[in-house]
Amino acid sequence: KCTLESAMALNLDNSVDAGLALMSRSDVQTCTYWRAPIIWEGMFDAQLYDQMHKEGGSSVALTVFAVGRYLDAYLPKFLNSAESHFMLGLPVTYYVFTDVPEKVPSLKLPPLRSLRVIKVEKHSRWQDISMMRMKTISDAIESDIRHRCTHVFCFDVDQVFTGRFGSEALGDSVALLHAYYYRLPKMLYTYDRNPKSKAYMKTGDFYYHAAVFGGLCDRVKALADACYQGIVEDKQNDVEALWHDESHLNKYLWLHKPSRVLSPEYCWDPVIGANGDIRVSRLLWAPKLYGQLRVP
Ligand code: 2GW
Ligand code: MN
Repeated sequence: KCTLESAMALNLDNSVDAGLALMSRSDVQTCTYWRAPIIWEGMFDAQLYDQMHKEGGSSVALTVFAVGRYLDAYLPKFLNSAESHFMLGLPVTYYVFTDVPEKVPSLKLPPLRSLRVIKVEKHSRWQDISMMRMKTISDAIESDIRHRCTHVFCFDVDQVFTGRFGSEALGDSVALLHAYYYRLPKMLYTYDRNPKSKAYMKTGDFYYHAAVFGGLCDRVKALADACYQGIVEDKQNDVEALWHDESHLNKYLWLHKPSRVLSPEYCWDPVIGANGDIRVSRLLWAPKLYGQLRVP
């Protein structure tokens, strides 16, 4: 069990968990073997976390990429739903990276919430659109985000917020359990299995989903730099990891354990159907639309 004592003894997320004893649940795994909490509904006092982060001065950057057809298809719903559910009560800056800045919908934002649109080039291969996010995220943290925000969360755009995604998700280094793998045996995890790739791994802790990761600016920058470096080395060696940036993310998070892990409540696919583990859906996968969007 993850207790107040274990969090303090290990100095995990020291600024936040120090004053908060996590409640527990017995039907799901609530702690990693290195004693990072796995966050599920029923484990935390939302108000206490909010108060703590407000008093501690936390501010959050949300990065999201909407390149090419993904902008019209997903961005409006993503942003509107984030306005209803993402880190309410804390200062939030949205960083939208797109090749068509003029098409970003205008949002009416309350005080303490703002939107920055940054132009990026459109890579012709979708694998590169996905992988090159790591480089862009690192650069944006260095030049801008770290001067304005304490924490940064990086999201896929093809998802919709449907419930609280709040300050309980903030930590020094935060990773998400993939909805399809969190109950499966490790041998089924889709890690990169090619020894020629920098993302190669034989075994790991969990299968993390690259659709959501975050943490303190420096920690996320280190993760993005390492993943990007792996991606570049793979290109030089003419290999590509099985699941692209997600494979590199999994390798990094195996070597550098996250201090906080989000349960699949924080990124659930409704196609999986009813599941007693999921008491609150906070962020849901949007339909994939492969036919329309993944054609040249
Ligand atoms: C991606 C695939 C095929 C065709 C287009 C795109 C595409 C992605 C695009 O045209 N424009 C764009 O902005 N993107 C961005 O890349 C967007 O933010 C999107 O959410 C993200 C990842 O692509 P996505 O969501 O289609 O891929 P998933 O949901 O299968 O993602 C998982 O695997 C990816 C690697 O293959 C990433 O690791 C991703 O983080 C994972 O969730
Ligand atoms: Mn996605």
